[in-house]
Amino acid sequence: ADSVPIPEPPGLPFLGNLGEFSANPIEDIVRLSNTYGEIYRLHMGSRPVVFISTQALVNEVCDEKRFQKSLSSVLRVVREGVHDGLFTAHSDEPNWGKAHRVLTPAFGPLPIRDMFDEMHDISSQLALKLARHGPHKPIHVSDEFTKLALDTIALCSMDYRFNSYYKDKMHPFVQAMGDFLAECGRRNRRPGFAPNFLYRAANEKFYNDIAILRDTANAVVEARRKNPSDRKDLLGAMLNGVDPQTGEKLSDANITDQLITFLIAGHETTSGTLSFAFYHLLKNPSAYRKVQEEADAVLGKGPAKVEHVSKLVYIQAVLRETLRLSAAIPAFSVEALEDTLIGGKYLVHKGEPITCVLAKSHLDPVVYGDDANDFKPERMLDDEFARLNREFPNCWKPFGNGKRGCIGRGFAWNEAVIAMAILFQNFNFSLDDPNYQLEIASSLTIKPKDFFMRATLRDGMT
Ligand code: MI9
Repeated sequence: ADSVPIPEPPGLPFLGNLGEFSANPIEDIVRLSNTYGEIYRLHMGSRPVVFISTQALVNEVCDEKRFQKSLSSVLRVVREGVHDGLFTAHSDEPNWGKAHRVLTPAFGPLPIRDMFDEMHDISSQLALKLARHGPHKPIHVSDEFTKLALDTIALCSMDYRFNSYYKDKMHPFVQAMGDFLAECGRRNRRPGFAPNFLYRAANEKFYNDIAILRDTANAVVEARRKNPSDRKDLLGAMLNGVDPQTGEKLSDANITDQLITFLIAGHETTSGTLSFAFYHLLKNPSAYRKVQEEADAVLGKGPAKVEHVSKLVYIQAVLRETLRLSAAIPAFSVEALEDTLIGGKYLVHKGEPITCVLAKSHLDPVVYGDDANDFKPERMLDDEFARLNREFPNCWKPFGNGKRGCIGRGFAWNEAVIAMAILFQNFNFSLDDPNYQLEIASSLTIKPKDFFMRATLRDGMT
């Protein structure tokens, strides 16, 4: 078949299209999609990257027989900190398969059910803090959900308490991680020929931050080794699990990489998702009312219980719709195993990264219609959601693809549903600034920037 050239925005020698990028790359990528259409190619310095932004093209590259996960963009830089941890490993590296087999069972449906009390514990700490603050204090939404998510992943999967709600300052891990990821982004946009000495201070801080991440992870391991327990959690699987295929255990160095990976992946994403959910609900009063009515109908005035989670169907639709419009990881990348045509006409080369722009493909009007840009949880209720996925496979990909998809999906889902139910059961929320206009803060993940709300107790805490 004949191929059609992939549009390429004009670039500069050496820099290529690096000049297109601001501190907010996802907005730049979306802007270029609006200009160049369903597919275009940029040159990041000397490295080409193809960007695709329709359900049809994303669906095609989700075929794992023809395409595999690519680490060529920012993940290539993140690898300097966490090596072949699950998120940043190449699929054919031995440690990926090994860790995938050893760690996946720790996040199955039964272990997640058993985490309910601990998830409830941390959500209640947040509720208590909001109650203490009273109705007049502006709440920095993503900071509070970052504490929730960090404490929850650490307690449930490592039996380790960061106690973020009992401290004025965030744990040093949070600062180091945020700075590390931000620097990964900058390094990714830095031209390859730029001399290193220009970046001496940034480089020093980069390696310092990595050291803080590793020290935190090692402290978690030490705490368990000092107080051995037979908890069947993620950390237990890491320390004691034996890979059925090779008969091997994870090495100490790999355990450190995995712990940092889980702490990072397990809290940036979930906190961004919860923050956007509150943003969308506070901007959409009718959806807000339905959430509160559902929390009241299902939980009543009593404590949240594990059986409630599956009954909170509207809240789940809200989370799906939030992840459609504001996917916390707004893009993921794959590469072709051989030179191939996509969309029947665009030639992509073996190994060339292809970035699926979820921030665009999730708005595809072919799938979601003329109101694709609106927040409408109703389209994400179970039956409708199933129909969409049947008619338009891979139209909703906030958890990535196939065997490299998110290992923490069920975990994050339960955590977010429980937190929302408990918060709406106990509080009325309002925007701190009724005219707040959404701005995006981006690192590896995205969050609403400078977003504040207020929380008023409804009638005594449950
Ligand atoms: O084997 C592997 O490659 C799994 C790596 C992984 C992921 N999560 C992957 C992942 C991806 C795919 C990225 C890609 O480059 O293709 C996406 C889009 N996640 C998301 C979105 C690991 C180890 C994890 C871990 C993890 C945990 C910890 C248990 C939680 C909690 N993830 C989450 C939550 C979460 N992920 C994504 C959320 C929040 C709702 C979103 C969105 Mo996930 O980082």
